[in-house]
Amino acid sequence: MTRLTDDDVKSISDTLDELDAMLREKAGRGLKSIACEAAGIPQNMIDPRVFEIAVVPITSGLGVISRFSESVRDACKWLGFDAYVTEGTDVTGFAEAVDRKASMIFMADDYQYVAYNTAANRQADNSTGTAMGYVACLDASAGGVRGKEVLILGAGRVGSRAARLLRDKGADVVIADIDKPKAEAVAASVPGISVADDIDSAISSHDLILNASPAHVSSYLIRDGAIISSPGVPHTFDEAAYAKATIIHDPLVIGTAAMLMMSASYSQHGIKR
Ligand code: 2YJ
Repeated sequence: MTRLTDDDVKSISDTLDELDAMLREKAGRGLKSIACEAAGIPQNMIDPRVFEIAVVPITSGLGVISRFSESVRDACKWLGFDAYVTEGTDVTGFAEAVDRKASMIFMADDYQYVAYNTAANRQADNSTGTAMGYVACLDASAGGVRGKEVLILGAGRVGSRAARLLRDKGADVVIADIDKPKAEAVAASVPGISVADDIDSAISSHDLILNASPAHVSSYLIRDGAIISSPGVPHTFDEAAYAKATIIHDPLVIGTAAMLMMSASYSQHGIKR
């Protein structure tokens, strides 16, 4: 799994309005609407005022990413939730969040990023949130994916979850990975999915792409008018790619917002999961 860098997150807090505007332009819906759609809940079912979110910086493994916790906090606040970063890190920060009766606790190490709903004793994980968020973006931008062919690049945690979600939405899913057996394993576990033989020709023959890989996609392969919903980091699409295609990307917020709504829905009155 690709780890975010200080650079990936440094301007997130200051660009949340821009992200919302980008989504409105490219997907026809704002961040909150995409996040609720992704989590499968109506927007008015979540009352952000009843939640208090603690974000705990985690120093284990490769350590704290500068402004990661603050970016998560600010994204939650932007969505109308009360949120703070704990003073302590790791177990000390977790204990602080519990003492302050946080209703959700967000924390990420190098492998997992979760939103733990304390009342429901359930967590939403970011790979699922990211897959849900970017599938919702692709679906909204394409005017629905039902009956359309969608290429997924990357058969990792996000790509494999996206495969199932897109299939559930009635898309014809083709999956590609440089590690072909990985793509074949996803195809074997999700009925009706096929595996691309050649990645480059798959890219140049698809109008709808969900890019859940860290690989560089060369602009000359991209079709004019393609829609690329792209959680993959690093994000290396160049100007030529942006000129040809509608590309939806942010390094953290779309996945965080979907995960937040999913976690909130576990304890919100009136929603049964
Ligand atoms: O608390 C911190 O600042 C760090 N421990 C954050 C680590 C962030 N984790 C990652 O970047 C992992 N690769 C998981 C991210 C999932 C994003 N979809």
